[in-house]
Amino acid sequence: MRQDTTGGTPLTLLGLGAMGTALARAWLAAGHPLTVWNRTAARAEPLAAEGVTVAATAAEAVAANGLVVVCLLDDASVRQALAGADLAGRDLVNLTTGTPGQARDLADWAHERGARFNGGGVMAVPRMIGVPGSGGYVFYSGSRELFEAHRDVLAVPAGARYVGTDPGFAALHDVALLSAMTGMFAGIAHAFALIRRETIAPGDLAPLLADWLGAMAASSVHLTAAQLASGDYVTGTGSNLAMMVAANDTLRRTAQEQGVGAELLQPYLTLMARRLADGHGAESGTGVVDLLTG
Ligand code: FVH
Repeated sequence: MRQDTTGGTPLTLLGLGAMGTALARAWLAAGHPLTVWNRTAARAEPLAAEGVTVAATAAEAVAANGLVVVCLLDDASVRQALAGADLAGRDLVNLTTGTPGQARDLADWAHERGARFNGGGVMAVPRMIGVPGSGGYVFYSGSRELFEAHRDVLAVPAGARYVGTDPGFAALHDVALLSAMTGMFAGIAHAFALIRRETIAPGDLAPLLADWLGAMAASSVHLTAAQLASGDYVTGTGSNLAMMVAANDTLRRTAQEQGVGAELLQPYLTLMARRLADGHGAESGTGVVDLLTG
């Protein structure tokens, strides 16, 4: 069905993968005239039937509107797609996952070509896009003027959170959250491996794990933040490092008894033991942050 897009702010979107297509549909549904480009043209056909304008090249799509959003696979694909485009006077918003350094380099490159720039970090999966209350949001950083000018349009697919003028900060926030999630996934995999050969159903462990991880995350992230801010890693500590390192031996031995590899746990246990050996037994685990940053 064709959407009525009279009166909305027009914009361009480069990239119609799973995320780009979800973004496109959210802007269309909100009444924004949309020009799109995708390397594989066939992917744009369903959207053309819904009312988007399909450009033949990325350069043509960029020329169509002042606001240009990019959501491609990676930094290299963004560079390739934008190589022949005239960015003068454009507001470029890159929602492609990348490193902070890549975002800063792209911002410099865009500024040299007369564009304002925002980097983005999408904290949502496609099914959360355009769904109010889904909890999905996007980090933005870079030109404050760009963000303020387009805040309402950017907030259509998911909540918009501006995290500073450094164009790399959106990526840094994104990757910080994804890295924490990755560590959590590692812990979940290890926990299920421990019970794998037993008569405990994974479905019985699942709610216990979910509740425990939620409770531990809620307390530990705030304690760690407060201790890093004060530089005092003892005040507020409930479970100290000396006790935790002693208990870590039980984690290692249980893995051994259950025939489970400890490779997901061991790097973190090693860092905790190093911090204890440095004489910090009364602290929480916050000192591991110092070990990582050197
Ligand atoms: N999908 C997700 O769950 C996550 C959620 C968090 C954010 N990510 C990031 O979003 C970027 C796009 O992800 P996606 O899900 O849309 O990815 P794909 O479905 O694989 O689509 C990739 C698009 O990129 C185009 N593309 C790839 N290489 C090139 C290139 N060299 N030149 C031009 N375009 C290129 C591809 O085009 P085509 O294969 O259809 O021709 C798609 O449009 C990504 O950074 C995620 O990390 C998504």
